[in-house]
Amino acid sequence: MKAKRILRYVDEFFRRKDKEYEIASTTRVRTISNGTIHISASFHTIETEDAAASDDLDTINGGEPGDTLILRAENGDRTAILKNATGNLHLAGNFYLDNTRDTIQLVYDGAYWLELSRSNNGA
Ligand SMILES: [Ca+2]
Repeated sequence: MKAKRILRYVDEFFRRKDKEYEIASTTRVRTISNGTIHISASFHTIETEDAAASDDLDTINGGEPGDTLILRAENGDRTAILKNATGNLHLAGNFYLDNTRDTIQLVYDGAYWLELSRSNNGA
């Protein structure tokens, strides 16, 4: 491959990476709708439906078996409640994302999102 062609290839590679990053950051927030969100990345922040003070999250759509997902509250004034065994979440009990520093990590087994860990980092 000639140097010019390699440079063009490298340039295109980074242009695509920049675009992916741009898409990832603008679509990070997921707003709960009828207890459900649809994910497209491994990290999302959660907003309640109609900015309610609290809202249940029962079902997470999207993902492939083996995918891991980290969720965080989008706004500390509103609480997303991840419900255990209501939809497709199986957790060590319900989890309240009531602070933008709280996190929960899940893995998808093809049918359910299973809890790996949670951190109640903010009151
Ligand atoms: Ca908390």
